[in-house]
Amino acid sequence: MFDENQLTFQMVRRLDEAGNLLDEKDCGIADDLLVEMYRQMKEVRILDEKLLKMQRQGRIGTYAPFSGQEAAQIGSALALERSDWICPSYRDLAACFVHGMPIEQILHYVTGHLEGGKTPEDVRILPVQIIIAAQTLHAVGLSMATKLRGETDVAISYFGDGATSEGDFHEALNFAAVYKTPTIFFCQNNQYAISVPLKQQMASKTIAQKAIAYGVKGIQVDGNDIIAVYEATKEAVERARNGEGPTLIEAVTYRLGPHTTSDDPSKYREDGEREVWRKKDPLVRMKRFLENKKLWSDERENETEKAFHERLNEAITAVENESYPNISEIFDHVYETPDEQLKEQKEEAANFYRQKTGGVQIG
Ligand SMILES: Cc1ncc(C[n+]2csc(CCOP(=O)(O)OP(=O)(O)O)c2C)c(N)n1
Ligand SMILES: [Mg+2]
Repeated sequence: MFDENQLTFQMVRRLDEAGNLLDEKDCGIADDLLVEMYRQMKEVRILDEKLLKMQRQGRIGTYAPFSGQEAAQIGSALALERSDWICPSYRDLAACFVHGMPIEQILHYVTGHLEGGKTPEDVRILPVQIIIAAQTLHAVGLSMATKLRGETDVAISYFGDGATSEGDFHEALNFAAVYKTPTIFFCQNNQYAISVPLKQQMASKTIAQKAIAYGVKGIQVDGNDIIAVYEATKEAVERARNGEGPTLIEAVTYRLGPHTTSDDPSKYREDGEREVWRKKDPLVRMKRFLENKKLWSDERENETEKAFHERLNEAITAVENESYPNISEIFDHVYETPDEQLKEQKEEAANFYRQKTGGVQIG
């Protein structure tokens, strides 16, 4: 008989909110990597805050911030090899950055340049996916291909809690389970799909338990605890490489900012909710842990901030000095041979911009 109470997942945690190891044992991760984990989180937090400000200044397009989700993205991306594949959503630029996406490409992406979708040949990241959950299928396809070729590379798909209510997610999980593809389904449960809270979106107690129905391994991890995320993903990667099939990881986290810069979370979030999660900030926790181990200091923090600001500002200046993207690019890459409707749309857009810019033709 089915017993719902059996479906309880113990959330995997390693660090408490004060930055102490919960089981008091050494965490078994090299000091250099622990420092790297924090440094990367610090850098992407700076990147995220900068991009948010630039959007408010009208310098970039609509932006989906990831602050609060750094441990989930960095911890999991650091568990990969460079030869593994990432299939990201619009909110996963932190994971992409760690896996080798150049800052310039990120800036091109947010400023609407075509190059924003062109990852360097030696970096294994698919173009950012906006269609919710579609990238779960892409990851299964990629990993099925590596399996057929007898290679050991795995593919990880990043998606949100809302994506688990899409058909694509279920089809991908089922196919991956049946064919034992080396796929990692990495769900960042940030509690909301735009304005819809998790409880209104699904009746299951956890996202991790959905793995059971498909016959794959499921794990729920504290997504704000980078050590726990790293270990859980590392384990999933090893299983995938050893031919043991896919894993569904639910990283429980929180989006501290709005869904995108077009959203106002005060319309649907309870007062004080954000403050509760602020106390669980993944950066604060890891910083305390490193300070206790004498691996980090205010001086190192300042140096890291300064160096990254310089690197980022240099890249921003270079990209902002380039000419605007050409409006025709939107149409040029839809089909190899454009149909009549597309040609008409291109002409219409070009006319619109000609008028809007007082005769200066953009594209
Ligand atoms: C197939 C599809 N349906 C609807 C949308 C509109 N949409 C954009 S973001 C979003 C919410 C996704 O929530 P979640 O999966 O939790 O990811 P998060 O934005 O929280 O990272 C929706 C419904 C879309 N992009 N694609
Ligand atoms: Mg979400």
